[in-house]
Amino acid sequence: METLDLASILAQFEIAGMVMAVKPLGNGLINDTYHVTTAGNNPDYVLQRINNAIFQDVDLLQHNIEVVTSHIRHKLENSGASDIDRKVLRFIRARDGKTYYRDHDGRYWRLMIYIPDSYTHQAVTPQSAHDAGKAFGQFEQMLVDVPEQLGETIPDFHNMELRMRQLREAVQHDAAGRLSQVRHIVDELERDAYEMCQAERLYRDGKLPKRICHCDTKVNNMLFDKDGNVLCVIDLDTVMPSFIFSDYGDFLRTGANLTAEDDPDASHVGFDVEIFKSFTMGYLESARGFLSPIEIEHLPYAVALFPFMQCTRFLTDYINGDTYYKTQYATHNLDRAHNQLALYCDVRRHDTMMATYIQGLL
Ligand code: GN1
Ligand code: MG
Repeated sequence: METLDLASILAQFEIAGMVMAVKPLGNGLINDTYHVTTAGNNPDYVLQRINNAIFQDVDLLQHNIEVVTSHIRHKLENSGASDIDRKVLRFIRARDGKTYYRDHDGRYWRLMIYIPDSYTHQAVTPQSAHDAGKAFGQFEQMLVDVPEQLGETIPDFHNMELRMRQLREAVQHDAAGRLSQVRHIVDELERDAYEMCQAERLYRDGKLPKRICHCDTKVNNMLFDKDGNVLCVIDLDTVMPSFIFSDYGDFLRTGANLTAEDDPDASHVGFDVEIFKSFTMGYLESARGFLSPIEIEHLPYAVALFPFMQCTRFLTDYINGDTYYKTQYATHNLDRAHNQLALYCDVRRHDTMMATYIQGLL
């Protein structure tokens, strides 16, 4: 975007200090994010364009985020925590009092304070995986008593039955003429689809609850300080009611993959057992108090579910002609799908180990 455009958008928010620079930030696949540098001792900011093609109900989305961040802030205050502004995001209201600004072209923007000396990582160590597990468990734990009903910002976001239906529709339409190339992947997914849809069946039978979850716990949605300590979770658009499998499984999908989710060489992909163990230990330390036996028993299923679901989603988008995820080259989504399938297969080789390890922690 033109700098001038961004400046006029920033002018809609109450900003302290003179804006010196606006530069793209991060590598999210959905929103556009900018780092806003200001002069002197004033805070820097993060400006984001909300992708309202994907998040169609921006009011609901921003309401969720507001409820969740203020609930967490209160909890931190009441517990006497220090450095609270580094542990939860703070949003700046637009001049009209709203938590976002809609510009003349119908684009939606929001602004938050940039947390100084914070870093995102694409990979974790056993220690930072442990701390991340604990942090996501705490995040869910703090939200068990959210005073308001939150909506689903993307309805049925992690519903595997829906993701299979979307794949089957894509296959039927074959909009980009790519199906013949990927038939074998579709067949592999179909083979395990029923098993991977068990969460929805448990939910319908009243055996599995939905709780407020983050729903996009990939490693790079977490901020660390310079020493590698977890500060807070970011990217809150998908905070919504879901199965806890979302947070537990999606972190391991990126954190315990030996390579990046879009590494085109699937032979680099592998399930990192050390990371699995340390993350699980941290997660259960903070989450076991509120998890039900059914939830705990299905944690190994969650580890398999997320690469399986992500493969389904990348493949669906590839077949549809890349309409959802940002891509850098023609087979980007296909490479991602291969990568996630390889991870899924490797995770399944560890089913028994995972169950035994979790049992041992209890
Ligand atoms: C998207 O916004 P970002 O890049 O953190 C996606 C996640 C996927 C992820 C795959 C709203 O997350 O569900 O797991 O890409 N978010 C949405 O990298 O679809
Ligand atoms: Mg992100």
